Amino acid sequence: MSSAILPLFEYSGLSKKLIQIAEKVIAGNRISPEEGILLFREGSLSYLAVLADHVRHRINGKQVFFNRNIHLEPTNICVNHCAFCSYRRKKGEEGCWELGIGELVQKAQSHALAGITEIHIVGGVHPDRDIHFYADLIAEIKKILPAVQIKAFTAVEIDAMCRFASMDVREGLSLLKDAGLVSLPGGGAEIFDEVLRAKICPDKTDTEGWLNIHRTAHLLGIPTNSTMLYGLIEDYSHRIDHLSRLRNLQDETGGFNAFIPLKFKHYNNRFSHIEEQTTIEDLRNYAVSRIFLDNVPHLKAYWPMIGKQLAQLSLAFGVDDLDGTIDDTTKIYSMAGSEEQSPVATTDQLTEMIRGAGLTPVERDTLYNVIKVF
Ligand code: V47
Ligand code: SF4
Repeated sequence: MSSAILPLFEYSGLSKKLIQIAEKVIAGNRISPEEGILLFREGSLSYLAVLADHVRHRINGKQVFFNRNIHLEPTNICVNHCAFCSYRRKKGEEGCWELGIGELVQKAQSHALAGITEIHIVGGVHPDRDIHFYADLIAEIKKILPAVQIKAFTAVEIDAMCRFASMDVREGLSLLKDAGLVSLPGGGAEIFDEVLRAKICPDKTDTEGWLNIHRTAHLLGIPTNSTMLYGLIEDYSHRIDHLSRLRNLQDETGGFNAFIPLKFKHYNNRFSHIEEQTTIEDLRNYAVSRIFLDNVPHLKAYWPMIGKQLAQLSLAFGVDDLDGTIDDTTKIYSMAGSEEQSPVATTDQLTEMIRGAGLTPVERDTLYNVIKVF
């Protein structure tokens, strides 16, 4: 797209400031936090779509990525008490589970025939499991599925499992890497603003701790993802503050592969009284994220949480990654009332969703190496 479209913006009666931002984005220049806030406050859906699509195209062309993966959730027993969580249970409470290494390896093996290339492991912070348990888990999975890539443990889990073993984070991450870990998922970031963080997840690893674990992983050659939980008690300036802190760390290390906005789901948690964001707000949030985070290569829509239709629509708002096939292996969002209560997508479904949006489906591995262009 060239600046030839700029007169169209003038024609549609945009403010001078929004036209200037459009010029900047189309020229490939970075926007400031103040401009990011203005986009959230004043950018119309169609204006944001055009700019986000432009950035998506510049970074990823027509390619939209997905992988063949499953989730393993070792336990929902958790020492933390995040107010938005519908998933955690106390030890012994009805609905809690804790799977041993043997059971988890068996689950992984039962999906091996489906041709998965990635296992994503995430769960609660179990009080009796330290880093040695999780390093053994990775090593045992790698013994039976050596080619499968393991993306595992949020910074919050890493922080706790290292502390429980009196090990520093650098040493702990090296141990996990030696066992076969190739990437960290982006969870646990929630919202970085310290005042809000204390209200929604008071016991969790703090903002500096989260950023530092990702920095350490990047320096050890472990790329990671990043997330933002939105639609709770934050306002637009908190969202831009969050995105700024991610953008700054990415300038420093270049280690983030993807950013995944996580829409707050309100079923069965202490924030159930908060209405969920509208579809339009979800799409505006994808678009502003894509425009603002100019240095993170991939923007992911996590379809098990938002549903396949909205995930497909998000492809017109900057998204270039639909996560993976999942195969009904996650409970975090179904327990919070997500659109997909038994999330399964075949490769055909994902490629059709992408083609339907006029884009090119690309199967990738965890590290975004191309496996197949469809
Ligand atoms: O950190 C918990 C979120 C995250 C709710 O890296 C909720 O590829 C909305 O990190 N409403 C964990 N969100 C999941 C996660 C993730 C998911 C998919 C892909 C990747 C990736 C990472 O789930 C938590 C928290 O932010 N979460 N409860 C809720 N009620
Ligand atoms: Fe525990 Fe994660 Fe739930 Fe927080 S969001 S209570 S850390 S399982």
